[in-house]
Amino acid sequence: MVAPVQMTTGAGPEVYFDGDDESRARGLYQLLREDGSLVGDVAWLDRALARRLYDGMLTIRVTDARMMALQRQGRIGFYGEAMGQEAAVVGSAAASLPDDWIIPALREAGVGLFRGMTLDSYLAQIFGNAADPTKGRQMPCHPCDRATNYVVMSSCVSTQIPHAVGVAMGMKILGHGGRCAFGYMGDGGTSEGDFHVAINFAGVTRAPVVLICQNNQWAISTPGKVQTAADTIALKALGYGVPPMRVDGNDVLAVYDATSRAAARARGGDGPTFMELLTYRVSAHSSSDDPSRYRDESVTEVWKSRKDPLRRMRTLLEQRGWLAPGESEDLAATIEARVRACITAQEQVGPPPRATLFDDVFESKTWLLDEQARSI
Ligand SMILES: Cc1ncc(C[n+]2csc(CCOP(=O)(O)OP(=O)(O)O)c2C)c(N)n1
Ligand SMILES: [Mg+2]
Repeated sequence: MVAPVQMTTGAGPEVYFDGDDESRARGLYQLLREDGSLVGDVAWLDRALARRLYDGMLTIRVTDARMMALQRQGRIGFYGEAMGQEAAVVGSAAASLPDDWIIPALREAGVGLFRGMTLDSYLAQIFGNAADPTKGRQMPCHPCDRATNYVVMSSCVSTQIPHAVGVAMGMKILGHGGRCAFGYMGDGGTSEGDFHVAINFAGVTRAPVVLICQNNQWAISTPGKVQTAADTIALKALGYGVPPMRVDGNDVLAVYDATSRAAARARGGDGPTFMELLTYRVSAHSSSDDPSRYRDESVTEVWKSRKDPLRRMRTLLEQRGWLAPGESEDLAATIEARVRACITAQEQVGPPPRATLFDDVFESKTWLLDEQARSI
Protein backbone atom coordinates (compact mmCIF):
# COMPACT_ATOMS: atom_id res chain seq x y z
CA MET A 1 0.00 0.00 0.00
CA VAL A 2 1.20 3.50 -0.84
CA ALA A 3 1.74 5.65 2.22
CA PRO A 4 0.41 9.18 2.70
CA VAL A 5 2.89 11.95 2.03
CA GLN A 6 2.93 15.19 4.01
CA MET A 7 3.04 18.15 1.67
CA THR A 8 3.49 21.79 2.27
CA THR A 9 1.97 23.80 -0.57
CA GLY A 10 3.60 23.42 -3.92
CA ALA A 11 5.02 19.91 -4.24
CA GLY A 12 6.90 18.87 -7.35
CA PRO A 13 6.36 15.49 -9.07
CA GLU A 14 8.82 13.47 -6.94
CA VAL A 15 6.88 14.29 -3.78
CA TYR A 16 3.37 14.77 -5.15
CA PHE A 17 3.04 11.52 -7.09
CA ASP A 18 4.79 9.47 -4.41
CA GLY A 19 1.86 9.43 -2.00
CA ASP A 20 -1.58 7.88 -1.86
CA ASP A 21 -4.80 9.27 -3.32
CA GLU A 22 -5.70 11.10 -0.13
CA SER A 23 -2.41 12.95 0.04
CA ARG A 24 -2.82 13.92 -3.61
CA ALA A 25 -6.32 15.24 -2.80
CA ARG A 26 -5.00 17.29 0.15
CA GLY A 27 -1.72 18.41 -1.39
CA LEU A 28 -1.04 20.77 -4.27
CA TYR A 29 0.91 19.88 -7.38
CA GLN A 30 3.14 22.69 -8.56
CA LEU A 31 5.98 23.04 -11.05
CA LEU A 32 6.29 26.80 -11.43
CA ARG A 33 6.38 28.97 -8.32
CA GLU A 34 4.85 32.44 -8.12
CA ASP A 35 8.28 34.01 -8.66
CA GLY A 36 8.79 32.09 -11.91
CA SER A 37 11.30 29.58 -10.47
CA LEU A 38 10.81 25.84 -10.98
CA VAL A 39 9.84 23.36 -8.27
CA GLY A 40 10.46 20.19 -10.20
CA ASP A 41 12.07 18.84 -13.30
CA VAL A 42 10.49 20.00 -16.57
CA ALA A 43 12.90 18.42 -19.03
CA TRP A 44 9.90 17.89 -21.32
CA LEU A 45 9.36 21.62 -21.76
CA ASP A 46 10.71 23.09 -24.98
CA ARG A 47 10.38 26.59 -26.39
CA ALA A 48 7.57 25.70 -28.79
CA LEU A 49 5.33 24.26 -26.07
CA ALA A 50 6.16 27.03 -23.60
CA ARG A 51 5.25 29.68 -26.16
CA ARG A 52 2.07 27.89 -27.20
CA LEU A 53 0.98 27.93 -23.56
CA TYR A 54 1.88 31.57 -22.99
CA ASP A 55 0.45 32.80 -26.29
CA GLY A 56 -2.77 30.86 -25.59
CA MET A 57 -3.12 32.52 -22.18
CA LEU A 58 -2.44 35.96 -23.62
CA THR A 59 -5.05 35.41 -26.34
CA ILE A 60 -7.72 34.81 -23.70
CA ARG A 61 -6.63 37.80 -21.61
CA VAL A 62 -6.70 40.19 -24.58
CA THR A 63 -9.90 38.80 -26.11
CA ASP A 64 -11.78 38.92 -22.81
CA ALA A 65 -10.76 42.54 -22.25
CA ARG A 66 -12.08 43.53 -25.70
CA MET A 67 -15.32 41.62 -25.14
CA MET A 68 -15.91 43.35 -21.81
CA ALA A 69 -15.33 46.71 -23.51
CA LEU A 70 -17.91 45.77 -26.18
CA GLN A 71 -20.40 44.82 -23.48
CA ARG A 72 -19.89 48.13 -21.67
CA GLN A 73 -20.43 49.96 -24.97
CA GLY A 74 -23.72 48.12 -25.45
CA ARG A 75 -22.51 46.24 -28.53
CA ILE A 76 -22.99 42.76 -27.05
CA GLY A 77 -25.49 41.73 -24.41
CA PHE A 78 -23.48 39.73 -21.91
CA TYR A 79 -20.00 38.39 -21.21
CA GLY A 80 -18.21 36.26 -18.62
CA GLU A 81 -14.43 36.54 -18.40
CA ALA A 82 -11.82 33.98 -17.38
CA MET A 83 -9.38 36.57 -16.02
CA GLY A 84 -6.90 34.98 -13.61
CA GLN A 85 -7.90 31.48 -14.73
CA GLU A 86 -6.03 31.39 -18.04
CA ALA A 87 -3.48 28.81 -16.86
CA ALA A 88 -6.20 26.36 -15.83
CA VAL A 89 -7.94 26.83 -19.18
CA VAL A 90 -4.90 26.66 -21.46
CA GLY A 91 -2.87 24.11 -19.49
CA SER A 92 -5.74 21.64 -19.61
CA ALA A 93 -6.61 22.42 -23.25
CA ALA A 94 -3.02 21.78 -24.30
CA ALA A 95 -3.25 18.26 -22.86
CA SER A 96 -6.21 17.40 -25.09
CA LEU A 97 -5.84 15.67 -28.47
CA PRO A 98 -7.90 16.50 -31.57
CA ASP A 99 -10.06 13.35 -31.23
CA ASP A 100 -10.97 14.05 -27.60
CA TRP A 101 -14.30 15.67 -26.73
CA ILE A 102 -14.61 18.83 -24.65
CA ILE A 103 -17.69 19.47 -22.52
CA PRO A 104 -17.14 22.93 -21.05
CA ALA A 105 -18.72 24.79 -18.15
CA LEU A 106 -18.66 28.57 -17.69
CA ARG A 107 -15.11 29.68 -18.34
CA GLU A 108 -13.61 27.42 -20.97
CA ALA A 109 -14.22 29.28 -24.24
CA GLY A 110 -10.42 29.56 -24.32
CA VAL A 111 -10.22 25.76 -24.56
CA GLY A 112 -12.24 25.98 -27.78
CA LEU A 113 -10.04 28.77 -29.12
CA PHE A 114 -6.89 26.88 -28.18
CA ARG A 115 -8.12 23.78 -30.02
CA GLY A 116 -8.79 25.76 -33.19
CA MET A 117 -12.24 27.34 -32.98
CA THR A 118 -11.70 30.47 -35.09
CA LEU A 119 -11.99 33.93 -33.58
CA ASP A 120 -14.48 34.74 -36.35
CA SER A 121 -16.72 31.88 -35.30
CA TYR A 122 -16.38 32.82 -31.61
CA LEU A 123 -17.36 36.42 -32.32
CA ALA A 124 -20.17 35.45 -34.68
CA GLN A 125 -21.59 33.45 -31.78
CA ILE A 126 -21.19 36.34 -29.36
CA PHE A 127 -22.99 38.70 -31.76
CA GLY A 128 -25.53 35.98 -32.64
CA ASN A 129 -25.34 36.99 -36.31
CA ALA A 130 -26.01 35.13 -39.57
CA ALA A 131 -22.56 33.50 -39.42
CA ASP A 132 -23.32 32.02 -36.00
CA PRO A 133 -23.57 28.21 -36.33
CA THR A 134 -26.29 28.24 -33.64
CA LYS A 135 -28.27 30.85 -35.63
CA GLY A 136 -28.34 33.47 -32.90
CA ARG A 137 -30.19 31.28 -30.45
CA GLN A 138 -27.56 31.02 -27.72
CA MET A 139 -26.42 33.51 -25.10
CA PRO A 140 -22.96 34.97 -25.65
CA CYS A 141 -20.26 32.85 -23.92
CA HIS A 142 -21.96 29.60 -24.93
CA PRO A 143 -19.89 28.87 -28.04
CA CYS A 144 -19.50 25.55 -29.80
CA ASP A 145 -17.28 24.20 -32.54
CA ARG A 146 -18.09 20.98 -34.33
CA ALA A 147 -14.70 20.75 -36.03
CA THR A 148 -12.84 20.57 -32.71
CA ASN A 149 -15.36 18.45 -30.76
CA TYR A 150 -16.11 21.43 -28.55
CA VAL A 151 -19.66 20.96 -27.27
CA VAL A 152 -21.89 23.94 -26.51
CA MET A 153 -22.11 24.73 -22.81
CA SER A 154 -25.31 23.86 -21.03
CA SER A 155 -26.31 26.86 -18.89
CA CYS A 156 -27.56 24.88 -15.91
CA VAL A 157 -24.70 24.56 -13.46
CA SER A 158 -23.30 21.02 -13.18
CA THR A 159 -25.35 19.48 -16.03
CA GLN A 160 -22.13 19.45 -18.03
CA ILE A 161 -20.72 16.70 -15.79
CA PRO A 162 -23.25 13.96 -16.64
CA HIS A 163 -22.92 15.08 -20.27
CA ALA A 164 -19.16 14.53 -20.16
CA VAL A 165 -19.40 11.21 -18.37
CA GLY A 166 -22.11 10.11 -20.81
CA VAL A 167 -19.91 10.99 -23.78
CA ALA A 168 -17.07 9.00 -22.22
CA MET A 169 -19.31 6.02 -21.47
CA GLY A 170 -20.43 6.16 -25.11
CA MET A 171 -16.82 6.08 -26.28
CA LYS A 172 -16.21 3.02 -24.17
CA ILE A 173 -19.34 1.21 -25.37
CA LEU A 174 -18.53 2.01 -29.01
CA GLY A 175 -14.93 0.87 -28.56
CA HIS A 176 -13.45 4.28 -29.39
CA GLY A 177 -10.16 3.54 -27.66
CA GLY A 178 -7.37 6.09 -27.39
CA ARG A 179 -9.69 9.06 -26.85
CA CYS A 180 -11.25 10.67 -23.84
CA ALA A 181 -13.73 13.34 -22.77
CA PHE A 182 -12.85 16.41 -20.74
CA GLY A 183 -15.70 17.51 -18.46
CA TYR A 184 -15.35 20.92 -16.84
CA MET A 185 -17.11 22.40 -13.83
CA GLY A 186 -16.76 25.16 -11.27
CA ASP A 187 -16.39 24.76 -7.51
CA GLY A 188 -20.09 25.63 -7.15
CA GLY A 189 -20.93 22.86 -9.59
CA THR A 190 -19.61 20.23 -7.19
CA SER A 191 -22.43 20.99 -4.72
CA GLU A 192 -25.12 20.03 -7.22
CA GLY A 193 -26.73 16.60 -7.42
CA ASP A 194 -25.57 16.15 -11.01
CA PHE A 195 -21.95 16.15 -9.86
CA HIS A 196 -22.51 13.23 -7.49
CA VAL A 197 -24.54 11.19 -9.96
CA ALA A 198 -22.04 11.73 -12.75
CA ILE A 199 -18.86 11.04 -10.79
CA ASN A 200 -20.48 7.90 -9.38
CA PHE A 201 -21.16 6.65 -12.92
CA ALA A 202 -17.64 7.62 -13.98
CA GLY A 203 -16.17 5.55 -11.14
CA VAL A 204 -18.41 2.53 -11.60
CA THR A 205 -18.07 2.36 -15.40
CA ARG A 206 -14.41 3.43 -15.43
CA ALA A 207 -15.33 5.84 -18.19
CA PRO A 208 -12.47 7.52 -20.09
CA VAL A 209 -13.13 10.98 -18.68
CA VAL A 210 -11.05 13.71 -17.10
CA LEU A 211 -13.26 15.71 -14.74
CA ILE A 212 -11.76 19.17 -14.29
CA CYS A 213 -12.98 21.50 -11.57
CA GLN A 214 -11.77 25.08 -11.82
CA ASN A 215 -11.95 26.02 -8.17
CA ASN A 216 -11.95 29.80 -8.52
CA GLN A 217 -13.13 30.09 -4.88
CA TRP A 218 -16.41 31.84 -5.74
CA ALA A 219 -19.76 30.78 -7.16
CA ILE A 220 -21.14 34.23 -7.96
CA SER A 221 -21.33 35.63 -4.38
CA THR A 222 -20.94 32.30 -2.53
CA PRO A 223 -17.38 31.82 -1.23
CA GLY A 224 -15.71 28.41 -1.18
CA LYS A 225 -15.80 28.15 2.62
CA VAL A 226 -19.60 28.13 2.68
CA GLN A 227 -19.82 25.97 -0.44
CA THR A 228 -18.59 22.75 1.15
CA ALA A 229 -17.49 21.32 4.49
CA ALA A 230 -14.87 19.16 2.75
CA ASP A 231 -11.25 20.22 3.39
CA THR A 232 -10.64 20.24 -0.37
CA ILE A 233 -12.88 19.66 -3.36
CA ALA A 234 -10.56 16.92 -4.65
CA LEU A 235 -11.36 14.86 -1.53
CA LYS A 236 -14.95 14.42 -2.76
CA ALA A 237 -13.74 12.16 -5.58
CA LEU A 238 -12.26 9.64 -3.13
CA GLY A 239 -15.68 8.43 -1.99
CA TYR A 240 -16.55 7.53 -5.56
CA GLY A 241 -13.35 5.60 -6.21
CA VAL A 242 -12.13 8.20 -8.70
CA PRO A 243 -8.44 9.08 -8.32
CA PRO A 244 -8.07 12.77 -7.41
CA MET A 245 -5.42 15.35 -8.18
CA ARG A 246 -5.19 18.82 -6.68
CA VAL A 247 -3.15 21.23 -8.74
CA ASP A 248 -2.03 24.85 -8.59
CA GLY A 249 -4.41 26.15 -11.23
CA ASN A 250 -2.34 29.29 -11.81
CA ASP A 251 0.68 27.21 -12.79
CA VAL A 252 0.22 26.41 -16.46
CA LEU A 253 3.01 23.80 -16.44
CA ALA A 254 1.57 21.82 -13.53
CA VAL A 255 -1.92 21.97 -15.04
CA TYR A 256 -0.60 20.78 -18.39
CA ASP A 257 1.46 17.97 -16.87
CA ALA A 258 -1.26 16.75 -14.48
CA THR A 259 -3.98 16.86 -17.15
CA SER A 260 -1.70 15.01 -19.58
CA ARG A 261 -1.22 12.26 -16.98
CA ALA A 262 -4.99 12.04 -16.35
CA ALA A 263 -5.80 12.01 -20.08
CA ALA A 264 -3.19 9.32 -20.75
CA ARG A 265 -4.80 7.13 -18.08
CA ALA A 266 -8.26 7.64 -19.59
CA ARG A 267 -7.10 7.02 -23.16
CA GLY A 268 -5.19 3.93 -22.04
CA GLY A 269 -8.29 2.34 -20.47
CA ASP A 270 -7.42 3.11 -16.85
CA GLY A 271 -10.57 5.10 -16.14
CA PRO A 272 -11.46 8.54 -14.84
CA THR A 273 -9.54 11.15 -12.86
CA PHE A 274 -10.92 14.11 -10.94
CA MET A 275 -8.82 17.26 -10.95
CA GLU A 276 -9.24 20.29 -8.71
CA LEU A 277 -7.41 23.27 -10.19
CA LEU A 278 -6.99 25.86 -7.47
CA THR A 279 -7.29 29.36 -8.90
CA TYR A 280 -9.22 32.59 -8.33
CA ARG A 281 -11.94 34.45 -10.19
CA VAL A 282 -10.20 37.80 -10.53
CA SER A 283 -13.01 39.21 -12.65
CA ALA A 284 -16.64 39.67 -11.77
CA HIS A 285 -18.82 36.59 -12.21
CA SER A 286 -20.11 38.14 -15.43
CA SER A 287 -20.81 41.53 -16.96
CA SER A 288 -23.97 41.61 -14.80
CA ASP A 289 -22.09 41.31 -11.49
CA ASP A 290 -20.27 43.68 -9.10
CA PRO A 291 -18.07 41.63 -6.72
CA SER A 292 -17.07 44.67 -4.64
CA ARG A 293 -20.53 44.34 -3.05
CA TYR A 294 -19.74 40.98 -1.48
CA ARG A 295 -15.98 40.32 -1.26
CA ASP A 296 -12.75 41.91 -0.11
CA GLU A 297 -11.18 43.14 -3.32
CA SER A 298 -7.77 43.57 -1.66
CA VAL A 299 -7.56 39.74 -1.84
CA THR A 300 -8.43 39.93 -5.52
CA GLU A 301 -5.58 42.40 -6.02
CA VAL A 302 -3.07 39.80 -4.75
CA TRP A 303 -4.34 37.19 -7.22
CA LYS A 304 -4.29 39.83 -9.95
CA SER A 305 -0.68 40.81 -9.34
CA ARG A 306 1.62 38.44 -7.42
CA LYS A 307 -0.34 35.30 -8.25
CA ASP A 308 -1.12 36.17 -11.87
CA PRO A 309 -0.65 33.07 -14.06
CA LEU A 310 0.71 35.00 -17.04
CA ARG A 311 3.23 36.88 -14.94
CA ARG A 312 4.98 33.80 -13.58
CA MET A 313 5.14 32.09 -16.99
CA ARG A 314 6.48 35.29 -18.56
CA THR A 315 9.23 35.39 -15.93
CA LEU A 316 10.29 31.83 -16.82
CA LEU A 317 10.16 32.53 -20.56
CA GLU A 318 12.26 35.68 -20.22
CA GLN A 319 14.79 33.88 -18.00
CA ARG A 320 15.20 31.19 -20.65
CA GLY A 321 15.43 33.70 -23.49
CA TRP A 322 12.23 32.33 -25.02
CA LEU A 323 10.54 35.71 -24.83
CA ALA A 324 12.45 38.95 -25.39
CA PRO A 325 11.85 41.95 -23.11
CA GLY A 326 8.87 43.86 -24.52
CA GLU A 327 7.86 40.98 -26.79
CA SER A 328 4.81 40.17 -24.69
CA GLU A 329 3.44 43.71 -25.18
CA ASP A 330 4.02 43.43 -28.95
CA LEU A 331 2.30 40.07 -28.98
CA ALA A 332 -0.67 41.47 -27.04
CA ALA A 333 -0.94 44.34 -29.54
CA THR A 334 -0.92 41.86 -32.46
CA ILE A 335 -3.64 39.75 -30.84
CA GLU A 336 -5.71 42.83 -30.09
CA ALA A 337 -5.44 44.01 -33.72
CA ARG A 338 -6.64 40.59 -34.86
CA VAL A 339 -9.56 40.65 -32.41
CA ARG A 340 -10.52 44.19 -33.48
CA ALA A 341 -10.45 43.16 -37.16
CA CYS A 342 -12.73 40.21 -36.39
CA ILE A 343 -15.09 42.48 -34.44
CA THR A 344 -15.31 44.88 -37.40
CA ALA A 345 -16.01 42.01 -39.79
CA GLN A 346 -18.57 40.28 -37.59
CA GLU A 347 -20.40 43.46 -36.66
CA GLN A 348 -21.12 43.97 -40.34
CA VAL A 349 -22.77 40.56 -40.72
CA GLY A 350 -26.50 40.97 -40.33
CA PRO A 351 -28.78 38.98 -38.06
CA PRO A 352 -29.79 35.44 -39.02
CA PRO A 353 -32.66 35.44 -41.56
CA ARG A 354 -36.00 35.00 -39.80
CA ALA A 355 -36.77 31.87 -41.79
CA THR A 356 -33.88 30.07 -40.04
CA LEU A 357 -35.98 30.19 -36.86
CA PHE A 358 -37.60 26.98 -38.04
CA ASP A 359 -34.37 25.15 -38.87
CA ASP A 360 -33.18 22.31 -36.63
CA VAL A 361 -36.48 22.11 -34.73
CA PHE A 362 -38.05 19.02 -36.29
CA GLU A 363 -36.61 16.74 -38.96
CA SER A 364 -39.43 17.86 -41.23
CA LYS A 365 -41.54 20.91 -40.53
CA THR A 366 -44.97 20.31 -38.94
CA TRP A 367 -48.09 22.00 -40.38
CA LEU A 368 -48.07 24.35 -37.41
CA LEU A 369 -44.53 25.52 -38.09
CA ASP A 370 -45.36 25.80 -41.79
CA GLU A 371 -48.23 28.08 -40.90
CA GLN A 372 -46.03 30.19 -38.64
CA ALA A 373 -43.28 30.34 -41.26
CA ARG A 374 -45.76 31.73 -43.82
CA SER A 375 -46.71 34.49 -41.40
CA ILE A 376 -43.24 36.03 -40.93
C1 LIG B 1 -28.79 24.82 -11.76
C2 LIG B 1 -28.40 26.27 -11.76
N1 LIG B 1 -28.48 26.99 -10.62
C3 LIG B 1 -28.10 28.29 -10.61
C4 LIG B 1 -27.64 28.88 -11.75
C5 LIG B 1 -27.18 30.34 -11.72
N2 LIG B 1 -25.70 30.34 -11.75
C6 LIG B 1 -25.03 30.53 -12.90
S1 LIG B 1 -23.38 30.41 -12.67
C7 LIG B 1 -23.57 30.12 -11.02
C8 LIG B 1 -22.38 29.93 -10.12
C9 LIG B 1 -21.45 28.90 -10.65
O1 LIG B 1 -20.33 28.83 -9.81
P1 LIG B 1 -19.16 27.85 -10.14
O2 LIG B 1 -19.70 26.49 -10.44
O3 LIG B 1 -18.18 27.94 -9.05
O4 LIG B 1 -18.55 28.41 -11.51
P2 LIG B 1 -17.83 29.83 -11.77
O5 LIG B 1 -18.90 30.80 -12.18
O6 LIG B 1 -17.16 30.25 -10.53
O7 LIG B 1 -16.88 29.58 -12.89
C10 LIG B 1 -24.90 30.11 -10.66
C11 LIG B 1 -25.39 29.90 -9.28
C12 LIG B 1 -27.56 28.10 -12.93
N3 LIG B 1 -27.08 28.59 -14.08
N4 LIG B 1 -27.92 26.79 -12.91
MG1 LIG C 1 -16.46 29.10 -8.98
